[in-house]
Amino acid sequence: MSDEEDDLILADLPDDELVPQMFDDLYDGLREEIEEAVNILLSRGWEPYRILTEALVGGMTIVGKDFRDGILFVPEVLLAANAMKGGMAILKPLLAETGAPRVGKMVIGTVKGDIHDIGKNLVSMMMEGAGFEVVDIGINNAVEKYLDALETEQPDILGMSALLTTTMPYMKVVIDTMAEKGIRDDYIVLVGGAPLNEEFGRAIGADAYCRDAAVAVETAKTFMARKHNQVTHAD
Ligand code: B1M
Repeated sequence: MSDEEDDLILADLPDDELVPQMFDDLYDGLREEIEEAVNILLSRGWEPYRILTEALVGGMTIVGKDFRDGILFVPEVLLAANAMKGGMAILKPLLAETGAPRVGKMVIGTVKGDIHDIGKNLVSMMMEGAGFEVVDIGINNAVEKYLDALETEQPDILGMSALLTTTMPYMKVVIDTMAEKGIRDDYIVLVGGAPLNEEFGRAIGADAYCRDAAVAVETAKTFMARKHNQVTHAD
């Protein structure tokens, strides 16, 4: 690291240099620096929502693209997401107070019989990074758990994860049960996990299979835009 970088004092940077510096710090997974920068922007009168969208989501978009393109790998993305979480933890209560617009809400969980959660956690963090509200119901979820969460949380999206060939068929159980209860079409259902593919996603009646966390974010955004268009046309 050069002396110049060693001596960098975030509080001395004007806004138009601090925000690009935050992009770099997010990319490098520097949680403390992100937390400090968020506090600096707040002290300069930035609205929490502006910090979220321009600085944090802006930075995570770059991380997401480089992850998609194979330039960054899982460990680096987890670090970036952790830095993002540090910033989000400061902003979250303030956002709740100021009623910031929400990109969308997702309930996500790993299916029954399956305890793998690293990929699911990464998806959750990247979705939060993109401005979604995420309710993570954890691992080993029976269909009742999913249905309870849908009823309580009223999300736009249901995300399911499975890493085992023996547990992935359970996703169909959940979707079929939703259909039986007449609520299947109330939600966008996205599925993911290493043993899945697009054909499987289609066969079980999901809206889309997401290869990785970056694809999950892009797919969720596309479906949310469609949903909003439908609502506008219906008005
Ligand atoms: Co397990 N395991 N494991 N394991 N494990 C696999 C999956 C396996 C492929 C390893 C192997 O044999 N080569 C194999 C499955 C074989 C198969 O089904 N055909 C396997 C096995 C067999 C098992 C056990 C049965 C082993 C045993 O006990 N005999 C056992 C099962 C336990 C259970 O679940 N009931 C088991 C246990 C474990 C550990 C506990 C040791 C640990 C899990 C720790 C944890 O998750 N907290 C573990 C791990 C780490 C793995 C491997 C090595 C890595 C998985 C991982 O985290 N990948 C895995 C081998 C592998 O996949 N290479 C393996 C990194 C992660 C970022 O990727 O999860 O694919 P991934 O998530 C991606 C995408 O798939 C996608 O986005 C993510 C981020 O880009 N995605 C979604 C995932 N979920 C999504 C949901 C979405 C959207 C996208 O919703 C919208």
